[in-house]
Amino acid sequence: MMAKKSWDAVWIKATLATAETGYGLITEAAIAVKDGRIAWLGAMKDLPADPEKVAVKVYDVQGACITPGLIDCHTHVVFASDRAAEFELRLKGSTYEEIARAGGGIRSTVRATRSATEDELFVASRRRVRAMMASGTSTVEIKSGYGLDADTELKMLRVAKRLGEELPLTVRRTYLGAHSVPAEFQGRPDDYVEFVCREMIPKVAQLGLADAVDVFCENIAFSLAQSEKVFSTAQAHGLAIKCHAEQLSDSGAAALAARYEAISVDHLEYLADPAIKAMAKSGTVAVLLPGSFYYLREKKLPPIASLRAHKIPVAIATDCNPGTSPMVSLPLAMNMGCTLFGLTPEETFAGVTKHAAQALGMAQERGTLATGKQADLAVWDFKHPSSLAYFIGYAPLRQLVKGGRVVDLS
Ligand code: DI6
Ligand code: FE
Repeated sequence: MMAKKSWDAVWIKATLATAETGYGLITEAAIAVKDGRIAWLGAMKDLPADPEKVAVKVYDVQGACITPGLIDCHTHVVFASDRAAEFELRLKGSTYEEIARAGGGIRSTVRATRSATEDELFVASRRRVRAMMASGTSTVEIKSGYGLDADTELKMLRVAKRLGEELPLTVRRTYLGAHSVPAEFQGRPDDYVEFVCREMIPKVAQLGLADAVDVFCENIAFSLAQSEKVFSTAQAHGLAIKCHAEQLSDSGAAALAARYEAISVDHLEYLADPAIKAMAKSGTVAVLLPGSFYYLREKKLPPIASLRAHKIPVAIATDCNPGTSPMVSLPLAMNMGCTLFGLTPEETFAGVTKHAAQALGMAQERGTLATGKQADLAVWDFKHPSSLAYFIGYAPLRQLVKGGRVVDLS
């Protein structure tokens, strides 16, 4: 009688990019999964037996590269309508700030998102999330922040939750009430922050609808003092802290967030050295978002050399949002990270795997190929992981595996 097969599936003749250190390559390798987790990985010659004997399913990938499922650690993918008209205005000479001050920008998406039914919002967001998966994403962080009132913020977070329940996708949720001051609080930003802290954060925490809290700290959004209030409230409710910091100016947000032990600070074009030192101390991940830099045609580059010198883990994300980065593809974000910011393909690879997991507080569970971690894999039509950042707007994905199962991407 045949012995019981101990693995659900094994991928053989692969080039594994484990992302453990740099690419973390293992050539002529195999990786096996059992009950949704990685059960074994290593060189083919070290396989304990013939693959057919030990695994129910055997995939011969003929030298193809297998990476961890990609992790998009900063998105606003749940939103209604789009802002194509605003894109047109900007190309006729208006600036992002001007449009925002005139009631457009984030506020126009807020109006659309408030009007959408929960199902409409779900269907529109599902389309984009599926496109993300088709480019290799298997874990995504989703922020609220286009509702601002209680009902719509909770609606957004429920939609994000449902995306994770109905699709083979891991979703982390972040409450971004402090994204913009809504029209009903016009001229009363402190009252709005009071509402965020008194009513919303406790409610979101109590309902278990978010893992983290984020703030857009910027002269067109919330001040340092207002941001600090949100951070301390989030901390008191056991929620992780993230911050949109130093995107348009050096406001000191990153250093403040680091003092609150933020898991990540994001954007960072205007980040300065004292803040980088604070981040090194707090172990805060720097999340770079080249899509919005590109889309706003920014000039100021994030301080890559200093981030390297201080050994700050750098993650890369799409920032998928209707105003400044209507982009779904992480490989495209990697390409932009290389061409626009001067990161190496290897750095951007860490940025969508190991460091992205860290930016979500999920490094124990995912982000690298290692025994015991979630079996989230991407099998690619190339042999070396540097190809991931190489193509422009093309992700040669052969197979996405979520929790050990091949995802139907059709
Ligand atoms: N920074 C951004 O790039 C997005 N939000 C933020 O705080 C832009 C959001 C939008 O314009 O809709
Ligand atoms: Fe953002």
